[in-house]
Amino acid sequence: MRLSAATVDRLPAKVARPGYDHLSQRIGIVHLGIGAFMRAHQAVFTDRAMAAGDRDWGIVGASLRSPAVRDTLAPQDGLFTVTENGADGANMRLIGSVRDVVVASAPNDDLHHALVSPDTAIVTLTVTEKGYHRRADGSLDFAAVEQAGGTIYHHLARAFAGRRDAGISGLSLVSCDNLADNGGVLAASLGAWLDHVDPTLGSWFARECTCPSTMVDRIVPAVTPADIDAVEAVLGVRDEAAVLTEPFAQWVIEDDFAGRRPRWDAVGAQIVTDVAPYETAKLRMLNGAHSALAYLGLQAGLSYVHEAIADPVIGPSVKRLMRDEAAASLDPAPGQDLTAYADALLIRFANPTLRHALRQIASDGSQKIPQRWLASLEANRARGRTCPETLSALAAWMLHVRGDDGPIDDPRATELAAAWASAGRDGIVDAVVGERGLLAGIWRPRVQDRAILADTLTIFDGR
Ligand code: CS2
Repeated sequence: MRLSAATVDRLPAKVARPGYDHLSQRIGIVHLGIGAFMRAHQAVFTDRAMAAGDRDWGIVGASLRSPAVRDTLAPQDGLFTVTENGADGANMRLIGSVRDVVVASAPNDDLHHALVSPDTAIVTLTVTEKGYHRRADGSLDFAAVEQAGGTIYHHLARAFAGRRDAGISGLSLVSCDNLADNGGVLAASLGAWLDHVDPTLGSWFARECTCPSTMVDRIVPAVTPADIDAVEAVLGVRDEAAVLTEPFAQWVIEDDFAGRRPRWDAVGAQIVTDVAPYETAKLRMLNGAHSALAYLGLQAGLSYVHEAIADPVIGPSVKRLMRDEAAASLDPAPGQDLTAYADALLIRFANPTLRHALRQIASDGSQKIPQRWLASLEANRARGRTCPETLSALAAWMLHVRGDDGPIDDPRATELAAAWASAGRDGIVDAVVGERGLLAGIWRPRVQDRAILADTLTIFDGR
């Protein structure tokens, strides 16, 4: 039997319920990119805000391409459970904030109708780094957007025209992706696209909409069929959209909304004037360490984050990357304690119940590395410091994209393979981080940085 509004009463009492009538909530938010991360993070904050009394913030979740999430959530009336796996056991909660799921590429106009509805005040996004279609230097790759079709830019441009023509007010567009200055990136990229397709729409967007920056944090491992079976054993009904995560969740949001917003701050989100110190620390320390664990761990034949951090060689190396290189590259805000932050991250990484796959983190490295490692390398270079641990992780990534750990999952896989084919091991450093390299634009490596990279490649390759 499937989880749905009709079977909710069968759930065991220990599963926390929404505490509001989920089916009667009006829509206030459209989310682009409804995946496991959104279900374990933004959907939970909104659910809690509604449970605390701030009603009518129902979410329409959109998948940009695949109907898979719609097909699992539609028969469940949008309901799903979140299991928080902590050191002292698991907590389960039923989430009621998702009212409807649509597929953006479907011929019906469901997404468009949701985006132009006067009730919709907010669009949140988790489309991953590659969903922004930026070049390595951060600028919008117009050709890639055109070639992909059906991108966030296409959907939002059409929705803006609809709202403008009907005299409906603008939206707050809240990027929840792991990009430095994600709000600024969205504003600049969307602005550039709108000016390209219709400059009058660009000025409507600039006047009517805002793009607050955010820092989102919660570790959400990909769900396995065994997880779904285990959740069913507890629930007594089958939840095909279940997500499993850690107890920790953080959301820091820039106070820059075009209109109304849920009282997320009443349920743990931080609304601040400047997100940058939190976002940069999270990207370079948490995500930077994650990527290092992924490539060094896979190279050593490991599978999960908790295994890699416990490894006697990789663990200390990643701790130095986090403390001596990433943290050292930052200018903390008053009261921001980076030492305590690093300690807390290491405890989260060690959580053995999460089973967070290194392979999941290793995907899309070309999109992640610029803000996780290269920004930190550049800040340290400017301060005259060398970063042996970050360089060693970068060398491991170069071998990863050669295919050393198996097939790679990266939007630039073809270009990376071509770079290896033409440059070989002697030329790959230049082909990737040289002046005209694939990842040029953020970091200007010194001669000694290139030498360390080349040496580390040789050592790793000889193992
Ligand atoms: C991870 C992130 O897959 C990855 O690249 O580093 O998804 C990470 O788990 C989250 O950002 C944690 O908030």
